[in-house]
Amino acid sequence: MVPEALLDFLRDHDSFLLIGHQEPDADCLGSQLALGSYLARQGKTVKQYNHGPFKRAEINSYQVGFSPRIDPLDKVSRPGVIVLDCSSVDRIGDLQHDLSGLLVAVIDHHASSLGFGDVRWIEPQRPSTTWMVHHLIVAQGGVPNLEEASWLMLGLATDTGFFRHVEAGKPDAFEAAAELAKAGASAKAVYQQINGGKQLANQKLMGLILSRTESLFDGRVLYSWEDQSDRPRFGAENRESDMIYQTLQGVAGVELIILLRQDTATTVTAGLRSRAIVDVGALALKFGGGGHVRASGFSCEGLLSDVKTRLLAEVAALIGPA
Ligand SMILES: [Mn+2]
Repeated sequence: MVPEALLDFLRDHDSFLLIGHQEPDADCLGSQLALGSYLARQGKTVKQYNHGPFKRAEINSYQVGFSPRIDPLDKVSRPGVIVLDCSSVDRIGDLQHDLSGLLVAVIDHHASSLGFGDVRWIEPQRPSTTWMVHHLIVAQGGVPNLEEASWLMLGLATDTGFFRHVEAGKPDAFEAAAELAKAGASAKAVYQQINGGKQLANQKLMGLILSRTESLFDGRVLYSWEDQSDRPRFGAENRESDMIYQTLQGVAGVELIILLRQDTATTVTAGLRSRAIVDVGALALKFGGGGHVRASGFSCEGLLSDVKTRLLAEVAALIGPA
């Protein structure tokens, strides 16, 4: 399953620059950290990069090990670049301007993956990029050590919503989890890492956003929003909306959840989740974003009110009028 070209790429380079997507999540960082650690154990030189910002409580402590830009000196040894968990090159932020003259390998599981880089391993049906990194380690005859197994479990648990999003006939997430548990990873510790350590200010803000929820299209769409002034008013520093999605996904009859956030005076970020019908990865692509069939997002120019109007027009075309 792992392309020969990728195994050759790993064999042919002595040093690697590992890059993940901006505003990283635990699947992105878990992939970077586990692959970096494994390659270092094989005698390779590894440097880690991420544009940031680091905005999630469960991964903020890792920021210290990542550089936001590639120093020209880091390119002298002609390292191989490995981009993880990114559906397009612009997902790595400013780092996309630092790659000239380097060979790039891409490992990704996004349905909307556009295909970039010189060597590609893209499997949209896989539960997480950490799943793929685990598979890559095993394909080379390796076994993750305790730390690597814990990072891989963290990414796998994050992207599957702790296995809540795993559909019938897909045992691969559980098979990987069993292997990682054998290697010493603790699902209990990973759950604490993901769900503990939150700021009360952030949870209160989530409560406000939840209370703003509008029911649209006969309850098939639930919409809420966050304004630029909300975060400073609560003193919230992190961006975590999983609690809102989880709560709204429990509402009877809901198909699509939309969260819009006015990030700056001129830009809006959207988070989209669907239950069974709407391909939100394709929907986000229309607004310059991307993601998965059931979970995606985008950032675009505009104000909340007009982005909402444009988005709901697309939604109406997908699921019919209210
Ligand atoms: Mn992922």
